[in-house]
Amino acid sequence: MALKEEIEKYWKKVDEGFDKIVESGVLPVGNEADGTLVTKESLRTELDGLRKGVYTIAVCGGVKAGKSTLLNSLIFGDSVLPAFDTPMTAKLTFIRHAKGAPKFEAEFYDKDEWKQIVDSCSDEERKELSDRLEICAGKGVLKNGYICSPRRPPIVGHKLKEELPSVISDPMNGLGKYTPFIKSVTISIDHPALEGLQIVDTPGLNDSNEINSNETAKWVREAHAVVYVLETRGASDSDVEFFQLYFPSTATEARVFVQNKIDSDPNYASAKSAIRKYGQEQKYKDIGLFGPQETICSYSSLAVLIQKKQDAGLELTEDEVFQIETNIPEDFAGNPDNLEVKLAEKLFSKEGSVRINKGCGLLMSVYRSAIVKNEADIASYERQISDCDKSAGEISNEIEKYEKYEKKIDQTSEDKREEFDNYLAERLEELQDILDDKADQILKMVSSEAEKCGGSDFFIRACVPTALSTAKRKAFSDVRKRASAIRGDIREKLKAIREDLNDSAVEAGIMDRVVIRSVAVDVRDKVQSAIDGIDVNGDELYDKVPGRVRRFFSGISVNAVPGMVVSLVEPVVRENVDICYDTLADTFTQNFDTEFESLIKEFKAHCDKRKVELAEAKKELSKARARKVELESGLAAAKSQKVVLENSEREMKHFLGVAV
Ligand SMILES: Nc1nc2c(ncn2[C@@H]2O[C@H](COP(=O)(O)OP(=O)(O)OP(=O)(O)O)[C@@H](O)[C@H]2O)c(=O)[nH]1
Ligand SMILES: [Mg+2]
Repeated sequence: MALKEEIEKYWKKVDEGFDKIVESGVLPVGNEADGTLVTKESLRTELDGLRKGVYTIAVCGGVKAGKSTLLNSLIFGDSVLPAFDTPMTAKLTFIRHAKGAPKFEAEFYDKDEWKQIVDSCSDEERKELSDRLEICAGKGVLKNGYICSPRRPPIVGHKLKEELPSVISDPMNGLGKYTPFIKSVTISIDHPALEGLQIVDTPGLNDSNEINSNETAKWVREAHAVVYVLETRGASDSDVEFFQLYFPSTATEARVFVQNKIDSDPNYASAKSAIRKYGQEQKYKDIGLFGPQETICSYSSLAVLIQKKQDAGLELTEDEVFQIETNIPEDFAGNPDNLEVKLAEKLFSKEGSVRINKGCGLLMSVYRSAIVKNEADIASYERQISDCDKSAGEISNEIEKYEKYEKKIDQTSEDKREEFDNYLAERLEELQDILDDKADQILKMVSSEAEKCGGSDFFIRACVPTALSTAKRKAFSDVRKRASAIRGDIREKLKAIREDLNDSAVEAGIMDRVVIRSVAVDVRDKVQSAIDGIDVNGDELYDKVPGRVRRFFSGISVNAVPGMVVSLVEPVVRENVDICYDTLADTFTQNFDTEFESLIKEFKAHCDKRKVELAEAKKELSKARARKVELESGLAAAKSQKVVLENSEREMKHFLGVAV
């Protein structure tokens, strides 16, 4: 079968592959490398471009790797593209074939693109840009005259070597004049090797100018083949990042690595073998790079360029003269791997297969992107399910903790009631004992006063009431102190009960920390008035005495008088002490009871509030469970989607097979 027919057959296959992808519903999908959306339409356009468009080779590599010098050495044989040891090619530069005199066209940014560039600049970059604009303005090139909407027509020039620097070189280096405003430059030359071919010299992906790096990404994806320029010492981190992002969709057949500047390493043989061993490293194995099929050419762009210029009798630049005088030996083999031949063999002579391979790569990259997205979906489902489990687990724990405690709530209240009642009773008993004691003391004093009176009615009348009052004052100031101490004790007890209730509430998960407050009922005044209310008025008391005393005095010995006075006074004193006790006991019981009840009430209110909260939490829990079910079915779908995608990827690979 003729090659042409075979190629046609493969393109038919690619088209069928495209139809399969469309039918599978995998489109649209975010492109794995740069996040742009690949749609049915965009993929079709890309495939058509690959098949029928100008055969495009992108020259990529890190800043200053020597891309421009490489093109000068390969295509121009002269220093046409500006090269310098500071970044120079800040633009996309296209090199195409055209009959007639050489020509370049420099396209300006329009207003929107300019805004995008300025917006994406850091403060420092903005400062650098404005320094450059100042230099341009000094040369009469003002921004407003060149950044227009619609776009200003391109600058066209014919003297490449003389005029190109004005649109490509950095103004900082003296020659650039329009450069900051230029989006891309297209150079057309009548060179037989360029027929049907376009070369794109890219500014690199690490360009801070957003449009430049986006354009580089676009051209790497759309170019049929890539020439990647590396420094002699090998790949840097940013090179590896580039490989990881862009080379999975580039077939080995469609790329050539150039290990440039070999003249700069005196022992380049070891550098050369080091780079050829990359294929054994896992990070390269993972992305299918530097395997046995990889083409790596060691090269010295500068040495070859100087040689060509000398052969053609062209004048060398100062830098080139310096290089041959100091660095490059006379018989240095700058092109040991015969780069042109390798390029011709690998990229040009198999143009048909490179195009098809690239088309296949694009189809395959659709599945890769879908699989990467699907893996991200699976990870996200798994994360969400674990979050769901975690929060459902937390809610269940809370509920369980409370439910276990709920039964204990009434019991706790009852236990505390009993504890408090017992304590109160004990303390009131103590009070009772104190009061009884005091009554005894009063009576003792009365008795001793009566004794002192020696049975005289007159003296008894004069002394007993005073004695009673003094005794009462002394005894009851003591009672007041003791009652107030008991009041303090009961208050402490209530505090302890409050702490217990708090602990129980915390234990039941009702709250995180102690919040039940005691309701302070101040009983001090009430105790005081209860004591003051005890009426043991001596005068009044004595009024009850005379008739009987007189009767006694007629026949009873004087010694019996004090006993009689006491027996007359005692019931009155005891009755009053009882009244005092009742008043105090009532006051304590009533007021502290109120306080106790309010604690219990608050405790129960917290329990009830928690109950309501947990009822809400239960609803949340069932929602979380329902959400989990949803997520699990999402996860299951994503997992089976993964199987489908991986199968489709495999089938597609098998279907497309190996290109011509
Ligand atoms: N010694 C030596 N120097 C080289 C070689 N190739 C390029 N250079 C020097 O490296 C510097 C950068 O070269 P360029 O061709 O401007 O590199 P580039 O990759 O186009 O740089 P940008 O476009 O600015 O990213 C210049 O000073 C070149 O003279 C080479 O083979 N050997
Ligand atoms: Mg360059």
